[in-house]
Amino acid sequence: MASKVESRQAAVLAIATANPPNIFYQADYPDFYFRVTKSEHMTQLKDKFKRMCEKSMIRKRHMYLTEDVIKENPNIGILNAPSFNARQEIMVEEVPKLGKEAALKAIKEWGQPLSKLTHLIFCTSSGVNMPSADYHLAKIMGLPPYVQRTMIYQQGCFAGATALRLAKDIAENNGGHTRILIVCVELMVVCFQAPSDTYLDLLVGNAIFSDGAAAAIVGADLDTTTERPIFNIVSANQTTIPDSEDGIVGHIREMGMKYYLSRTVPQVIGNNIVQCCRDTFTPLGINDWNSMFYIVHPGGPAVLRMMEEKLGLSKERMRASWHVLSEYGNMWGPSVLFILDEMRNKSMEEGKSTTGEGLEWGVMFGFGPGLTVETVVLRSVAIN
Ligand code: WCA
Repeated sequence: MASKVESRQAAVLAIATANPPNIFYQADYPDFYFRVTKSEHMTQLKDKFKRMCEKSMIRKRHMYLTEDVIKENPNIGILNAPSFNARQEIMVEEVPKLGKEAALKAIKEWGQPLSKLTHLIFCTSSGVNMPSADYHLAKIMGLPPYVQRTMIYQQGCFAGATALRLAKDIAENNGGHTRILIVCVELMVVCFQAPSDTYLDLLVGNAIFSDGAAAAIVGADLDTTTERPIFNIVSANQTTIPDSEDGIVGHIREMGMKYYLSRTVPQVIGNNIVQCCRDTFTPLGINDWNSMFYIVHPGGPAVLRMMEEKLGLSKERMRASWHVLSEYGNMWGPSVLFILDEMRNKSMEEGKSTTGEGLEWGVMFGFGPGLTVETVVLRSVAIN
């Protein structure tokens, strides 16, 4: 009976990532940003932006948006200029394309034919369309028409964890053959804006946001002759922090995504995280927070520092989350899957005993508008 229950539990069977080829080094970004937005005269604001970039703990980011793209679509580089049509045209085309790149790599790792996929979950906050981005991805990948598609639009940064929660439910309740492809893509074409000295949220976003795509395959009842789990998905929960809806806000407007990031976001998350851990892990008999591995949405250095402080974590517990922040920036939804990939890769490279840095239990935290917290409990797998 126990092994039956174990085998019904969903697991992540493959993980992959992709980024646009254009790399922006953070040290050079203030010059690029103020030049392409013709804002060089705002010298004090540029100095402030430089300080934000220096403090961001980001080394490089990848973005589709280059100087050439802005020259072809000049309104994207002008503050508040109507530019949604131009942004949409890019995103409708490029979001499924980048998603396909990550998805094909995940399918290669899984090693099974496309015909064995039964479900697709696609998440993005970068543009909206009908038929939606999941349809376009299925079309360019040549997914079979019986694949059951679910589109998750406009959930912001917590969407990667939401997709895992949904995939777990689908895998465990639809028969052993169920295999779900998750694809999560973001392009900052949606929200890039010229700087403004009266709207500093834009400076924060332009200092930390970036593009990325991640894919994963999830299933239960594995065929152990051909499939191997990477992480077991033990449980998944979403919670909304009361009275915090003004913390992260994004409105679709003619200028693109008009967003607001309150200075209180890291503190509000910090004030709630210990209770969240207690609610989730006390029933499992876990109360030593340093005994677990962590996949934390890299909202910014202030968010990661707050996690370390409130949970009393040692530096190594948050290594994978800091690494993804440093090498890719805050890619919104895909970020947590990048961290999951980084964690199992590094664990293997360093000869750790499990995919979770040698530890058994772990947690993924997705944060975003609401404020919403997604909590996914993971159990690592032994590395032979
Ligand atoms: C500030 C601020 C501030 C510091 N405002 N000035 C949204 C919409 C969508 O549609 C979809 C998705 C999203 C959002 C998705 C998310 O992931 S939200 C994640 C939430 N992240 C944040 O809210 C950013 C958290 N902030 C930070 O990580 C850091 O504060 C920051 C990288 C911005 C700066 O680093 P620091 O805190 O270590 O350094 P400082 O010295 O405290 O701040 C540097 C400068 O930035 C200061 O200005 P100055 O002139 O004194 O040097 C700060 O006042 C300024 N600053 N936060 C406006 N929220």
